[in-house]
Amino acid sequence: MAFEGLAERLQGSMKKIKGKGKVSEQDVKEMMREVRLALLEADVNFKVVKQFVKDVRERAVEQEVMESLTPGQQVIKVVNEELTQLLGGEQSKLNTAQKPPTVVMMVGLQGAGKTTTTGKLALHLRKKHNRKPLMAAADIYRPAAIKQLETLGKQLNMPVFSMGDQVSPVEIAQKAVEQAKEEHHDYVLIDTAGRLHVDENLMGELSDIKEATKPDEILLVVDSMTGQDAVNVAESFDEQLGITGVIMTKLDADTRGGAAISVKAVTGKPIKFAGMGEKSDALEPFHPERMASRILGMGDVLSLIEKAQTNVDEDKARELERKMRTNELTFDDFLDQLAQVKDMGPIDELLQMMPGANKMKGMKNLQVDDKQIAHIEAIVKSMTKEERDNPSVLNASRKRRIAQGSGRNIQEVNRLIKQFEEMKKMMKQMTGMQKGKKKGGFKMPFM
Ligand SMILES: Nc1nc2c(ncn2[C@@H]2O[C@H](COP(=O)(O)OP(=O)(O)OP(=O)(O)O)[C@@H](O)[C@H]2O)c(=O)[nH]1
Ligand SMILES: [Mg+2]
Repeated sequence: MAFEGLAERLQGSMKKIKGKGKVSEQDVKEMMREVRLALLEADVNFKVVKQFVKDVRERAVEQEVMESLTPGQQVIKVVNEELTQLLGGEQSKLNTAQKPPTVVMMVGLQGAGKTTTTGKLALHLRKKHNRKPLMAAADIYRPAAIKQLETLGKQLNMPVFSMGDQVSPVEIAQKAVEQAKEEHHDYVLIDTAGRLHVDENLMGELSDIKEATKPDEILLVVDSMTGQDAVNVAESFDEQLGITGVIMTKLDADTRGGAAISVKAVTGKPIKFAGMGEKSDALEPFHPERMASRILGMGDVLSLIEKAQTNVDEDKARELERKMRTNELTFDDFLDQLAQVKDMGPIDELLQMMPGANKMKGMKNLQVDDKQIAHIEAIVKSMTKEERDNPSVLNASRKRRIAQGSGRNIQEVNRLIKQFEEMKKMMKQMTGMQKGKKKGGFKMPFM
């Protein structure tokens, strides 16, 4: 998996500062020196590294950070936010034509993964978005290129438009769009030819196809294994043709990841998808924030949630977030969240992926196995509504009653209350930390 080395080094460089209750400018400087080296080693463009280090350093020594309750974590948070920005900030989705079909040109150097990715993207559009794509075989140069796409089409049961190799790619592309209109395909994905290097012929032909089909997307398919070269290629394609986005392929391989990190900063064009393997379903929409968090080892809560296929009720999540922020969390919410956790499967894994979970004092002791969840449930259910809404009324005699009612002992009741308070504090801090971020911040369907 790409980024492994980088992730390790970055996490190493942040380790010292992470738990510090007091952080000096010198601490930040030292950390950033290591971060800088880690990025350079991962083959990130040196100009990009320079700017990144400058941005982080400036923000990290701001008063707000240094004087916060958790300066170490705040510094890490700055790193995370800046890395997210570097990777593109918000997720960038595929453009769609106002009037279908949406025309997508797949371009790139030889062997970058254009044809494979054309198939993957078609499958993605059909499976995830219920679309009806048409793939067009416009590589007439490489022997068997057309056949390759046709075979892929058969495998995926996806229609392929081809006219053999005696017709110009421009005409093939044009006719493909016409046919798509007639047959009501909502996407046309044009698989174009690759060259060893960016050359005039290639660019001329691609420009002609662009002129003729007015694509809504020109996606540059980039092999992330080629490192800095990939960034140069992206720059020249963008200058000469104008691209709308990038698909990084082979991110499953052992690349250092520098290309993926630099490409948005250098070209200004977003990474829209990432190829994660040779199989047709190995294509993922690119999420800068998740990628940054993954690289920094901050947990990948969102991906995990998707993986667990839990349908988080948006309104409920928002309400929960508000309660966490304003410290109004009740034991009912707590139970609610426990129930969701139970649905999500392996709790250890979940905790591992949660930012800061291993640091939560209460959480460490909260060995959440199913039996314990049942105990917690019993305790909470023995509380009155008033007690659940407002735990501060829980005095000694109430606690005794709850212990009796739930068949647990008083220590357990006390421990749960303590953990709950601890968690509330922690949540308040975490949501506070997320402030200033777009999209209502923290959505953790969990405690
Ligand atoms: N591991 C891995 N391999 C990939 C990925 N994407 C493409 N490949 C492999 O890369 C090789 C080249 O892929 P193609 O799709 O034929 O590349 P192309 O850009 O169409 O190549 P030309 O048509 O010759 O220019 C194939 O062996 C693919 O299986 C990926 O995300 N991960
Ligand atoms: Mg090809």
